[in-house]
Amino acid sequence: MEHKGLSAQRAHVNTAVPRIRDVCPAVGFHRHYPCHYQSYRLTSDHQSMRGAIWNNVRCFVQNWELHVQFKVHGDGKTLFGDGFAIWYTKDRMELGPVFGSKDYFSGLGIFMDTYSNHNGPHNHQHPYISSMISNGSLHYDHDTDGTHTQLAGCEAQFRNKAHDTWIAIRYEKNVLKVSVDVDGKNGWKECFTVHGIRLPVGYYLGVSAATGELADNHDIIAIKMYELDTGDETKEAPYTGLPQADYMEAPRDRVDDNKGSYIAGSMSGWKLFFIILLVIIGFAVVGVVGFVIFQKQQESSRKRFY
Ligand SMILES: [Ca+2]
Repeated sequence: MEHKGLSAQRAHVNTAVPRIRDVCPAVGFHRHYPCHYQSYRLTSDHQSMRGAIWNNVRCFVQNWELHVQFKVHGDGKTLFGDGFAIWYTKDRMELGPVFGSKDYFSGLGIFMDTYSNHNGPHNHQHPYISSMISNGSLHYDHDTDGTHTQLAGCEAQFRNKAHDTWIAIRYEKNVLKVSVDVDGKNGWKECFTVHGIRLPVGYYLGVSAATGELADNHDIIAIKMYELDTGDETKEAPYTGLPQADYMEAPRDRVDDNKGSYIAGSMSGWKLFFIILLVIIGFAVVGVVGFVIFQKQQESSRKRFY
């Protein structure tokens, strides 16, 4: 397969400065996939599967860009899931409930979520790409598709495409930028940029995926890691503290699952109160108008008799 990681169109939008350098051979991936390898199927299109690939060497690059070529596909036309995640985390190779990897992780997670668990109203469609920074204390909540703890996100129609699909994750000078190439145009489109991110050096890179009641093939075709040369004369000491994020999106209302009571489950108390009030006023208006018409009819029928 042609590798397009450094082509002019494929190179990141801001690649004039800084340069990007391929450090893939130094990073190494688990299962002896150093840089180019045969595509690896994290899950097949079957229920209740989990899979992951991880690099077996810690990453000490301060500013980096990761390109992941992937393919998510399956027979499901309307029902499929759950998606996959790209990780830069303290721990590796620990299977768990968050797209096949462990919850309460320390580091960065980028979630390629194909199934809308849809607890409460979403303001976005799926597939949805979201991001999360955790120091080990945050829980990824599938019921809200992670929106309670997300830094930012975007919709991206990356499933069942005939052309190649890519995601780029760039971490440079405390700025996290995620871009996608999923439209077959051989160019990046920004998904989101978040400032004020602190990620320590020495974490592992990995990709994991999971299926539940719904399924899909989650294939990783290629992973490329680039060190960014920021051109700084004065090199900052590498950050070794806990992962941090200065800004997070405000969480939307958490709605407790209340199956069987759609109205109560999807509306706040005040909304419900006003709707009931409006219905009562509506009935009252109809009643008054009806009474007036009835009176008029009575009058006109009385007139006819005289
Ligand atoms: Ca989901």
